[in-house]
Amino acid sequence: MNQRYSIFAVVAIVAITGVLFASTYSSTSTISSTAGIATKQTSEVTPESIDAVTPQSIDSATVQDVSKVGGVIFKMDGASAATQDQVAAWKAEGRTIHNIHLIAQSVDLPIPGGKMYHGMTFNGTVPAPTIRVTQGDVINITLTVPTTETTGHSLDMHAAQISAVPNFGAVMPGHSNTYAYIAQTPGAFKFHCEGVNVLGMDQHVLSGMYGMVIVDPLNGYHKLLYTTTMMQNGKVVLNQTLISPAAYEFTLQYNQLYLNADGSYDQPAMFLHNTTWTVVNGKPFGYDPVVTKVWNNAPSFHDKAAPLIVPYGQHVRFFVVNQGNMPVFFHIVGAQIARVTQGNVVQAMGTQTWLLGGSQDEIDDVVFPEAGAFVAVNHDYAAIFTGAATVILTKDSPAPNPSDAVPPDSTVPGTSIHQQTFVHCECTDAAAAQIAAERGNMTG
Ligand SMILES: [Cu+2]
Repeated sequence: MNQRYSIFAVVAIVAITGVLFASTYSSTSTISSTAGIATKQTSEVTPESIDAVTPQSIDSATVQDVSKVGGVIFKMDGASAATQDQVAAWKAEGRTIHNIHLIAQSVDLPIPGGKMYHGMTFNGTVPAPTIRVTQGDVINITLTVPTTETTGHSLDMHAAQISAVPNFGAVMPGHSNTYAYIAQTPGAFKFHCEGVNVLGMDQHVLSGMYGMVIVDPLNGYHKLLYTTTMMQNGKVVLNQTLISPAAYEFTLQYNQLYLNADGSYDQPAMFLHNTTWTVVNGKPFGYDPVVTKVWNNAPSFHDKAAPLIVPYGQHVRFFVVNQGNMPVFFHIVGAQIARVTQGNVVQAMGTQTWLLGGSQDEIDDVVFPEAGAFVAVNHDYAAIFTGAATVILTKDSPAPNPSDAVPPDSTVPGTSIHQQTFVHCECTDAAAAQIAAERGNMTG
């Protein structure tokens, strides 16, 4: 056994069992009450001793000890990354290769109130640029960590089905790591930094190092069965129509910020789920220019809040990923979700709300019934009032939309209805300029 692994194992087991079980449960015994019902009684467990086991004490016991050994280091003989020879072979077979380069960048980014927080990003933007491929394509991805970074980073892609070691291992400053895989399963997949061999993973993800891979089904999306009612010969009858798969598409990625007053990461707040801001595509209230006006005094044009705008009566597709460590009760105020797909499986049709646990995704087909204003929310009041409110205006014709909410067009014919965009992002000015250059047709 690798020495570092064995040290970690011992440390972690001692720490976790010591903190959790020795303090609370090991002295618990089962007795029978006079009513014959088994009840728990303890001689040592008191409310005070249970209260002493705080998330912070677990944190201090384990994280510090893991830190001493440099994170979780596994050594697994036989595990290897796909070589570039393999990529060349896949290409020769006729597969499409997507060469993607992510660069780790720690930068200060704006939050409401004219403040900044210490963000960690891929390519200077939160979330990272959305990657879109078709089922069966090859993702050949390189992560570079510049020497200017004070910590290592890494890349865990949920669209991949490859050995986590060594592919998702730490990349230290001044180094790069490349791995490749075939995107075998359709869906909207999370990717994220795993810190330095999981050490600091929570901080890195909750500070912005996450993104989405959309893997379109090889044969495209199904037509949408849309059901209403109508009158026929004095009776109410079903009016069922099949709507083309072509849709106005958006991405919504939910996460939290846990911050100290100086904008640094507040880990104790994370353990307590005490959210500072709930972010959608990196910003709290980033698509709410009406109610909170928290971005009115934003320093850069790309930080100003802007609603999503779609034509009513048309097919709209949302790719939603829960990037954080709180549940997302995805709901659109005023609308219903005509179809919920996870992976390539239809989970529901005609539903009001769909629950996403950590790192889960959903692809939602929606038809907004009329002109007006709708609001996509995490139907958790703590989340809504800390930022999870996305205003959707429906009109009789399309309009340019925020760049960070519009994914790249699918290469599967008849899937994406192309949309004009303007620069809108939780990002550096340099990243905003890069987005403008790549997307073109910017209007903002
Ligand atoms: Cu990182």
